[in-house]
Amino acid sequence: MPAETRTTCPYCGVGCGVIARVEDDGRVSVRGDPEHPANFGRLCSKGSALAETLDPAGRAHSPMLHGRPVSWDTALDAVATAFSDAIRDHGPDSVAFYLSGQLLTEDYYVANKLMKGFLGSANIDTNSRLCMASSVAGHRRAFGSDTVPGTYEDLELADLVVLVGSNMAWCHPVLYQRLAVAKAARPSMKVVVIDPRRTASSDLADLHLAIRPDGDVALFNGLLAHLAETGAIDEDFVAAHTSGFAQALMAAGRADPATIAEVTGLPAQQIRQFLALFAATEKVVTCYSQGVNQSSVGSDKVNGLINCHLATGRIGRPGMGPFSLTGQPNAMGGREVGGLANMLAAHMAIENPQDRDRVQRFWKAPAIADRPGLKAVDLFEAVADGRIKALWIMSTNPVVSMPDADRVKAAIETCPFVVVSDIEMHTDTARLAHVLLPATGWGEKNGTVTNSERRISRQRAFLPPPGEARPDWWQMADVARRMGFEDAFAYPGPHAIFAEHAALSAFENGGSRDFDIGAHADATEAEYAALTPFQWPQPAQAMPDADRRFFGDGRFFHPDRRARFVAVTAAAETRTSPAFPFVLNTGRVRDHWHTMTRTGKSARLSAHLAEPFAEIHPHDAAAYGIADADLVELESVTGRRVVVRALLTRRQAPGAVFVPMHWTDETAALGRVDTLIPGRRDPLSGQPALKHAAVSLRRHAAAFHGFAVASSRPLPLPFDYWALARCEGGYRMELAGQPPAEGWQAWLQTAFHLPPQAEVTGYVAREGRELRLAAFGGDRLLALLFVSDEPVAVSRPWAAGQLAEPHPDRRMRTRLIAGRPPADQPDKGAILCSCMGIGVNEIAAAAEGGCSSVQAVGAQTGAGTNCGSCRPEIRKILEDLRRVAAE
Ligand SMILES: Nc1nc2c(c(=O)[nH]1)N[C@H]1C(S)=C(S)[C@@H](COP(=O)(O)OP(=O)(O)OC[C@H]3O[C@@H](n4cnc5c(=O)[nH]c(N)nc54)[C@H](O)[C@@H]3O)O[C@H]1N2
Ligand SMILES: Nc1nc2c(c(=O)[nH]1)N[C@H]1C(S)=C(S)[C@@H](COP(=O)(O)OP(=O)(O)OC[C@H]3O[C@@H](n4cnc5c(=O)[nH]c(N)nc54)[C@H](O)[C@@H]3O)O[C@H]1N2
Ligand code: SF4
Ligand SMILES: [Mo]
Repeated sequence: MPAETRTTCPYCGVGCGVIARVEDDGRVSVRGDPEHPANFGRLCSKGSALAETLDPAGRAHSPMLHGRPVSWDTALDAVATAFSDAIRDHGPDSVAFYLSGQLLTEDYYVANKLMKGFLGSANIDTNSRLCMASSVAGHRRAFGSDTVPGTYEDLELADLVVLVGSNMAWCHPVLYQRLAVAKAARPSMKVVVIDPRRTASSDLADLHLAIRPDGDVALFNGLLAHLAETGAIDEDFVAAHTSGFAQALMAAGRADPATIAEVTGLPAQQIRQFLALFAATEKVVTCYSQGVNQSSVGSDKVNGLINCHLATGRIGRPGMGPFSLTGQPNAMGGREVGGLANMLAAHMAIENPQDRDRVQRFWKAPAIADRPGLKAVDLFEAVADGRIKALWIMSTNPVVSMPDADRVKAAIETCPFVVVSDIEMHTDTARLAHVLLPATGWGEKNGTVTNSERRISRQRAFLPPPGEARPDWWQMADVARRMGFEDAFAYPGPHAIFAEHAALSAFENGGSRDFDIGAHADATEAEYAALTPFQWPQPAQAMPDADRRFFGDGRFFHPDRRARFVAVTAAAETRTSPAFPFVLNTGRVRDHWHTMTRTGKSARLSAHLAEPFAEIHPHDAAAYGIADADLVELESVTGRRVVVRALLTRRQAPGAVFVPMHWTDETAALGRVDTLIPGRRDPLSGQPALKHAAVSLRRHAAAFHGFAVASSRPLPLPFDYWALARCEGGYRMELAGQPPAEGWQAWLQTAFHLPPQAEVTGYVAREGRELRLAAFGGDRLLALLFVSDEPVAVSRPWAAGQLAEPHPDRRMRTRLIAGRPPADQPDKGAILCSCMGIGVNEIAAAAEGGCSSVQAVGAQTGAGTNCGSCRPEIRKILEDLRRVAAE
């Protein structure tokens, strides 16, 4: 009998419900859970491809000590001893944990309890520092607590949705789809996108404000002043429930569009339009994400926009409020357990002695950290200068994702003792571990996560763990017991941890703290197994259908129960210089997740964008002699460089380039963009400015360019540039640099482990400047290589599809090395719809053949008819064609 399990998607903070089905033969498929209130059955491209990422290749199966497999007993003893010794010899602050918003709440709870209550340090920080710290700081300043007031439904109820520094179409796709459906049903609803780039999210926008990097504070200050000047302030709300309005307004200055235009780089006319629209619309939701948080003025950006909602009293009521979109699946859960260096637990404050005393009593802990620990950037600084003697990294890949990533790498390399818990063996960070602990991953582990609208859902196991992999909470609890804390960490399973966490949230609370899920304090194993998604707060005495928005009653969590306006003045700072004249902006692509350890396993997800790139405005490219598809080199003050493909586009503002964060040393030669970003950060939140560094740009000359597909993973590639991605039946790769000394045929043979009897067919063109080789074993293609002195013009999707095809007819094999699909199989172009495998050329052909809407293209080609994540891009193609036709 096939078995079905209700669980939650492990990617973004939308937190979609998923039904996983395991067939009798072990095959897994997933579909959206129609009953889950986050997605009502929808999934995006990443969620739909989850089953393809369960590939066991590369998984960590057994604990490793100095690169050799050992028993759990040996590995955990080594960890417990190293941490105990460091604390004995150098004190509690000589050890640190660096965790992740992708851990489950139960994992996080145990780690935080161990560090803050039992080891007595607060040196526990997480990748949420790179992600949500400015939102946390902004919330706490404004509300007295880290509270997201609204619900997803508010986006559908609003008359104006403002997206600030959020590419929701790609990063929170299901929520974006909900917004798109609501707008289609009620076209009077307006959407404004504030982002220096014209992204896929701007396709829905009535107004796109291509703001200058970090111009946001000036814009929202201008808005606050405009609200005051036009009588849009809710005087009663401000008087009854807030303080600090006059100071904030004073700091905001005047609502003069010309002045705002100077700082933000926006046309005055667009500024007027935005100010008027916001002032005139009662139901406004302002969604924001990393274009706000990842900034040296991130906290001020957050408070700048919250100020405007407080001033108008537009908060906590249906269809209104500021809305921080959390990135990771459990960014919120991590905050609830207090898993950041400057927090305690259950939304209590580390700087508050009563809170510390309360948590210590509840935990019956021997110690309690009494001051904030080191935040991520400082934490790795402390690793670098030898203050940290033992470090445990869990569920994150800082060698790729931290700013100044090569410094972080060097720091980890010098640390006397490094533990890495990961599901994968070969990540840029796992490679540096003294002890590598294999963790159970999505589908194998049990626990809870909290999404952006404070909804707690279960993740449930439906597969056995691979090899000896064990859950993260189990690893932490076992080490705690080995360090002498038997009683406090004797958890029989995650249900017991969840119940304890719920009990702590309710402990001596009485409405004084926002986070209260006391209704679950006595949850049994069976109740936990059956737990359905619920939104907090859910105190023991709660009504089940209570309105769970916060602040509609004007009661905040500062001691006087008033919200605070925060006076913000930060102006956009210029970082470029003659040596580094371009602003480097970074972020995400639609089908990949962070450092690609999971999405990189899916051929489908790898087809959309298969190599690292820099988006460059055509004028800048022309000025620097860069053509589309050239390679470019970016360098920064860190002295590091990356080499990526140039992608010329007018969606990018002149003077800035955008490079995605996803490529690693596993997937590209020089693609780790974080090596370029200095550790500059927001002074309050400690969140690094990952969206704004200065770089130089130049064309990267290469003696050859190549493209290859192969059925096996190649040996380390010896070229200046390479980028490796999965495709059906093997790998595809882009290559460039100096040709191998041994010649291409010999290289092909060794690089792809070809058997001696492999049959190789070759073809030389353009007087030797172009070479094509194909190797076969029986009727299977083993490797196909195209090399040229210029970027090779071969149809990638077609070539990548050939590994999975049989090639019995020898005469037809010459077609392969022609590098073009035969006439009866037109070139699809780059794959846009990853679910249905539909390429750009097919969509353009449908449009040129008369399909004038996304629906019509879908009806003809199938594109966009499954998860819908590519619909914004299809719309873009239609618009571009229309624009060309009109010009
Ligand atoms: N496909 C995909 N989805 C994801 C993830 C993923 O890896 N892949 N990761 C998840 C995680 S952890 C996170 S945190 C979220 C992030 O979700 P988002 O924040 O939506 O994504 P980003 O691409 O990081 O950045 C958003 C936008 O900020 C803009 N920006 C840069 N500087 C500024 C500025 O000064 N002002 C303004 N207003 N905008 C600016 C950028 O141009 C970019 O388009 O995505 C989540 N969802
Ligand atoms: N330049 C630039 N840098 C950025 C950003 C940006 O926008 N620009 N964004 C930042 C943000 S918002 C974020 S959230 C970070 C994300 O950056 P990271 O957290 O470093 O990226 P991930 O690839 O998600 O890393 C998760 C790791 O955990 C492993 N893993 C998966 N599941 C499990 C599990 O169940 N247990 C364990 N133990 N391991 C598991 C994965 O294999 C992977 O190695 O990057 C930050 N860095
Ligand atoms: S929007 Fe996509 S990535 Fe995010 S939770 Fe839903 S299915 Fe997963
Ligand atoms: Mo994030």
